Amino acid sequence: MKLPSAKARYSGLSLIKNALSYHENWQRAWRNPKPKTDYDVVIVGGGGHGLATAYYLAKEHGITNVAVVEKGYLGGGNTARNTTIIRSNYLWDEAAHLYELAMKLWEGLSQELNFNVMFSQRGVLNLGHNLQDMRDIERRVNANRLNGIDGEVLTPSQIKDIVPLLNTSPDCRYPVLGASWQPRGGTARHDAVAWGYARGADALGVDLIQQTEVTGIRRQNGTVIGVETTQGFIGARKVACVTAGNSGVMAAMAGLRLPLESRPLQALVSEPLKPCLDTVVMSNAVHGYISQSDKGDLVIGAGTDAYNGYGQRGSFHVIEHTLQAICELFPAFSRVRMNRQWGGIVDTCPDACPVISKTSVDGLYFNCGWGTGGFKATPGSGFVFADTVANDRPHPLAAPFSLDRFSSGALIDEHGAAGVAH
Ligand code: FAD
Ligand code: PYC
Repeated sequence: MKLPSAKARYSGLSLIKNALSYHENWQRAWRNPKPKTDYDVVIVGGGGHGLATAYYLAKEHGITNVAVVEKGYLGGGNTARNTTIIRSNYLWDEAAHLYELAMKLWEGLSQELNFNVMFSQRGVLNLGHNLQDMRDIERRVNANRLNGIDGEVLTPSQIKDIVPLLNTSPDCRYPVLGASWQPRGGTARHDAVAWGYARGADALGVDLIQQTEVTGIRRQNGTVIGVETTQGFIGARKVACVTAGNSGVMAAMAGLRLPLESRPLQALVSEPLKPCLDTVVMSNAVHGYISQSDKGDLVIGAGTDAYNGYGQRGSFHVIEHTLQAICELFPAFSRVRMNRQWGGIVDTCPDACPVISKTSVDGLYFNCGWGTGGFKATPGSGFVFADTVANDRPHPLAAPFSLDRFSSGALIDEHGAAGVAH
């Protein structure tokens, strides 16, 4: 195909031509290869984490004979369904170091991938509504600062300066007593993250295989030899599962049981509004969080449904409760109309921390259990998981998140720092 000259590409005329030709002459962002018979590594799951793993395997470790096998389309799982909040203000050192690695990678990601992931460091507020909330906030901010992570405890009047629309009246049902504030936190464009990593991995030789479901994990003498798929068997020396809410099902294919529960988590967006909220506001106590997308919609969510299941919808009373919370915090939004609602299936561990681990099957690895909060970890998760898979031993930052913590008892309880209740 002959590419148009740079001048023609950027002219208004080219825009009109592309619109009328339904973008037919656009270059593909990545190839659409048929699966080979064998790979060094097969990654199951083409979400942000799987694609980032593939990218770093190729870029950092020179392992390019890699396939990402995705049952739907790239980035169509929780990567597409999340509300894009990014922060690294976790309580315990192990989690704080992991999420802070991700934050540092976010800060250079558009340059690294030569693709604008629209990372916007607009700051994240976690509100406190009672004395215990404020004690937890102070403890967490102190712990963050000891780990070199930015954080401040703000008073209601400082919060009001940042978010003028927030109801900080002492007379409301859950008065705002203060907040933690992470200025380097913010949001990124979820699709762009998947597309950027996909494009980067493809350019380094990784095969991205879409519309292909993995239906089995073939083993011989306790060692992985490949995956059964809807396009037939694909051989692999190593298989890395990065399948979020479907990870329990994947593990069962290899005769393993993971300490995971899969539950619906919902979100919803409003009609677009003029810019009115330029930071992220979260409140665990009233069960609601909110930001405004660059398009203008209010992006809203809350906690998981209380039951396990695989229905990507969620129950009505949860969003009703969330919107009550949002109207309590932002009375000015009480007449805004909601446009769309959806759910994703999140995989939660008992300590609200992920699993990044080898397994008892040689050559089989799992990266899962990110629950309600894995989007923010995408670059860091891919980086340490690629290192773990490449070297067949945990990356030092991934070691505390190995499966053996569930037998040793070295759990890392991050329920308090999880953005939403689960
Ligand atoms: P996914 O993007 O789900 O990728 C897994 C992929 O595996 C999917 O594409 C799936 O199709 C594929 N797959 C599964 N089984 C198979 C199979 N058998 N064969 C082939 N492919 C398979 N996190 C934050 O940090 N901030 C937030 O604001 C935030 N908000 C959220 C809001 C909602 C409503 C939800 C649902 C989640 C939210 N999260 C948030 C969590 C975040 O979305 C996830 O932790 C993260 O996206 C997980 O990324 P992933 O790449 O592991 O999963
Ligand atoms: O982990 O920050 C988070 C989060 C926000 C919304 C959902 N998860």
